[in-house]
Amino acid sequence: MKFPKILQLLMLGALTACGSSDVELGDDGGVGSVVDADPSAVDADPNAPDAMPSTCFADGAACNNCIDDDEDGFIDGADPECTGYQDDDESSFETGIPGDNVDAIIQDCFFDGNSGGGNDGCAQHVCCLLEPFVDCCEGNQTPQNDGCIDFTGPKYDPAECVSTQACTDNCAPLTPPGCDCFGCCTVCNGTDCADVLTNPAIYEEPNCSANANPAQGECCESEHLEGCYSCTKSAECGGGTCDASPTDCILCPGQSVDDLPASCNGDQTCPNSQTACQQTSDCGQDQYCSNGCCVSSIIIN
Ligand SMILES: [Ca+2]
Ligand SMILES: [Ca+2]
Ligand SMILES: [Ca+2]
Ligand SMILES: [Ca+2]
Repeated sequence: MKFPKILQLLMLGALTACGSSDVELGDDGGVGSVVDADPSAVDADPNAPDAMPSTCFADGAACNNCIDDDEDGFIDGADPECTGYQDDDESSFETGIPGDNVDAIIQDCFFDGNSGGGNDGCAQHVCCLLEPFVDCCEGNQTPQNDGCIDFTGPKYDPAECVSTQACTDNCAPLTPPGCDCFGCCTVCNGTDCADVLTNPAIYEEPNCSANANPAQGECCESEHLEGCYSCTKSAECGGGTCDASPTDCILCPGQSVDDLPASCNGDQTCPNSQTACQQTSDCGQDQYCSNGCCVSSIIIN
């Protein structure tokens, strides 16, 4: 339901006057502002737009605000640490979205803005993804906190390391080039590339801000790949391949067109018939420009 701006202001005044604190009139993008459809619903950011914006904007989340927040040379979706337009942390694989990617054991769709496989059909024990295999996957242990910790969750079973068609259907369209559905990505820092598991929940620290020389398992960022766990990408569910030493023109997270072979003439291409892009405004509705390719975007209200 749309209200004229003046009516919204009158309503806001009335709500304020009667002391309501749980109803928010989000300024949902300025022109055409709308009242939140369900004011009691969990809203990641009441001031954020309730539809996928067609371009970056100054008040957007860090991964959609048109600037290089962490000064690593990559802006928004071109930054390897940006997983979607509502990701509010350009400096790490955390998103700042409450409840997102908090499970260290069962890895679900890494790019859908929440944790748990109930709505995406994706569920892999973390040990299915680690390669080389981490010894502590045997028994009820899991790699976390710079070593093996005991846990009471499901035990690793190689027979269950199978991705489902539902996972592919739900998650592959959201997944950037170079990554599988579970956040195992070929991440590059210049010419240094590695297949690493990016989920911050499996690391001792969610970012490397306090650790300039991390050992494996301590923290994982594109600038500190040595701190990341190596992984093998799911063959069934992913956003398409990129090359660590490119022989094609597909960008891996952390690469720019300058890293591509001269034969690409400065133009990247995309897997899976995706549209190549420089920025989100080059993409269709509810799509986000990630690693130079338009991927589908989920909207968290
Ligand atoms: Ca950046
Ligand atoms: Ca940004
Ligand atoms: Ca970054
Ligand atoms: Ca991030």
